[in-house]
Amino acid sequence: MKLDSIELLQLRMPLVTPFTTSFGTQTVREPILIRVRCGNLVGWGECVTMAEPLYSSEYDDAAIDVMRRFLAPALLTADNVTARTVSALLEPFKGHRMSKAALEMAVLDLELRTRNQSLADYLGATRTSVPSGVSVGVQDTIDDLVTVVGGYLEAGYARIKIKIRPGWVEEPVAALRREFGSIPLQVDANSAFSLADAALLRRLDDYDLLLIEQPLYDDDIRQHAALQRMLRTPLCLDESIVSARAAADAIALGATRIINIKPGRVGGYLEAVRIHDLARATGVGVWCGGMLETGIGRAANAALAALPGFTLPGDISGSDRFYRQDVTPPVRMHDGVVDVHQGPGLSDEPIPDVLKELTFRTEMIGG
Ligand code: NPG
Repeated sequence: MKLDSIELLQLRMPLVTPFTTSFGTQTVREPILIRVRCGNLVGWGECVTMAEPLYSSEYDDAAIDVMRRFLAPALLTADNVTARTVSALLEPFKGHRMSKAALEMAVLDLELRTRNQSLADYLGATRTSVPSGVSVGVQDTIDDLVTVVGGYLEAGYARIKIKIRPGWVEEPVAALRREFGSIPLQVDANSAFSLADAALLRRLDDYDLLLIEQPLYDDDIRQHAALQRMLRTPLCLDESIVSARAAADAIALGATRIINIKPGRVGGYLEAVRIHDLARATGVGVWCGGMLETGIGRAANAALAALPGFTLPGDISGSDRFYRQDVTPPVRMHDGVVDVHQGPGLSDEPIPDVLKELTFRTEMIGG
């Protein structure tokens, strides 16, 4: 198809509670939504960059700039744009995977709506609901952590992930084991440690964690392999895995036994499926990560997580874990699961009034 226009809409969405990771505290999320048009057909995508380049080198203003100046024009001038051709059309531009993923999402959404097909069906999902895990930020005190985690367990979440950083490692894990016994528990360091911390991280072997996520710097693949040889607990890579090629290297080097798949980080849902297929073929477990998505990305992630190789619960919580008001009808967690969207496209469409209220910046390209 030939696209008529690509519109970028940036929303301001306050978080229900501040979210603290090893790289800082977020109190608001400003997601960039993509609206593509072809005739009277519309497709929606979501860019998962943050305001600052702290998780990776990508950030909101850079995403808007690269989409406006390079990526959107490349799609608008192409004669035949389909979800399968987007990544090849954008390949000449280096990096910017989150922006590329967002555009591919919007084209895929439009295509699936035209065909009246759900993302789950298109990707080959084998489940109609997926276990819902929750990611818990660093808290001020251990008591606060126990209270917050207790609340999520009470609500029915199937797995708890806590953020760790220097000074917040063994004590919080020990407290949760003491308080809640053998709950499914994992930790995420967001690259906050170095190999010199191996002894500290090895202490976590006593707590029967599902995994330790991204302890070292994102390009320390060989060092992750060295660390894995010192630990019983499986290592899981997130930031390091930016493509199926990177995944193949990390698996071959023994740097990861589990992969956190985030479609934004790897350039889109189609590349995410390639990583899933590779991991499945090599006996590596995968789960679907989250980037505080709105209902658009959240529903799409649930469809991806319904593929057979997703063996661990993902960071796919209900909308209300982060937002009082989602831009789509809320994604709900019930009985420890999130239901997979069965309607056409990636998700429910944004609610027009809510979209209008939350949007503070728009940019029309083409059209
Ligand atoms: O449930 O959407 C969610 C959040 C899961 O902890 C989560 N995400 O490092 O995985 C991460 C972290 C993150 C969020 C990283 C936003 C960067 C931006």
